[in-house]
Amino acid sequence: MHRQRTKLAKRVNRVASSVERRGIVATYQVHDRLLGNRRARRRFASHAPDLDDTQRGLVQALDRDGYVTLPFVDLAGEETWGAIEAQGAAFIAETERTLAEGGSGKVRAGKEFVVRAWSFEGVTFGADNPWFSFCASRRMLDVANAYLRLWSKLSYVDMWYTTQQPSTDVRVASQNWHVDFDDKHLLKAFVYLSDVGAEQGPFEYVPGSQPGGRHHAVRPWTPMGYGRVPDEEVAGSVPAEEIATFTGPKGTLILCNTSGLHRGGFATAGPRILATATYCSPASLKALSNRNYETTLETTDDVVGYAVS
Ligand SMILES: O=C(O)CCC(=O)C(=O)O
Repeated sequence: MHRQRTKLAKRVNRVASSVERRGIVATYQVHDRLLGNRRARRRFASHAPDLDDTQRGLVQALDRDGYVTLPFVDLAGEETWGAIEAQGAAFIAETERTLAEGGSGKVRAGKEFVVRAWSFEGVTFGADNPWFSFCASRRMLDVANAYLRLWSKLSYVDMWYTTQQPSTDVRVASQNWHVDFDDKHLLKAFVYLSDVGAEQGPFEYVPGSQPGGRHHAVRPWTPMGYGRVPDEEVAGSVPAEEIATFTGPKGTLILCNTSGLHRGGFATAGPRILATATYCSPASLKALSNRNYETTLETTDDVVGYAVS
C-alpha cells in the first residue's frame, strides 16, 4: 500500500513538473515572439545606438563567432578600470579572509567552488558601485543591445572567486560543456580580476555555437534545454584547434553569447577571480531567469532605465 502511494506520488510529481515545464517554455516563446521581445526590438529599431569603431568591432566579432575579447581599458578607459580593479581587490581580500577563517562565503548549491560577491541575496546596487555602473552604462549597454538587436535587460551582476581544487577532481556543473538554458538572446561579460593561465580555470567557448553560428547544430538552443554536453560530443563535432580557451592577464574582457557551448572554472593551480554580468531579453526575465539585484540608480536615459527595471 505504502509502495503504491509512493509510486503514485512520484508519477503525479513527474506529470506536474512536465506541465510546469511546458508552461514555462510556452511563456518564453510567447514573450519572445509576441510580447516583451517584440516591443524591445521595436524600441531598439527606433533608437539605433551610435557606436564608435571599438563598439562596432565588438558587435561584428560577436555576430561572427559568438564571442570577442579585448583589454577592458580599450572599451572602458583607465579610470573605470582602476575603480573596478580596486573593487575586485577588496572582494578578493574579503573572500580570502572568510575562507581562511573556515567560512564558505556566498556559494550556490552544486557550484560551491565559486564564491560570489553578491549572488542572489537581495542586494541593492547604486551609482557608487563601479562594476554595476559600468554594466549599466550606455558604453556597455549599446554593445549588448546592438548585438542582441533589442533593448536588453541587465539581469545579473556579480564578482566570482573560483577556488583552487585538486587536478584529480572530476569536473562538475559549469566546469563541463553546457549551453545556458535561460535565453536565446544572451550576452555575458567577464572581466578577469586575476591573471588566468591554463590551470586557473579559463573560460572556454566553441566559436560559432551561438544561435545562427556555424557550430550551432552541435547543441541547438531550446528553452530550459539540457545540462551537461559530453566532452566526446564536442570533440566529435568541433576540431580541438577551433575551441577558444581564454587565458589572459588581469583586465581581459570577454563578451560571449553563452546560449552557445561553453565551460570554465576548473582551477587547479590557484584561484580565478572575475567580474561578470548578464544581458538577456525581456522574455528571459518573464519566464526563465531572475534578476539578482534591486537598484537605486536614478537615470533619465530610457535605455539604462529599461535595462535595470
Ligand atoms: O566559470 C566559468 O568559466 C563558466 C561560466 C558559465 O558557465 C556561465 O557563466 O554560464
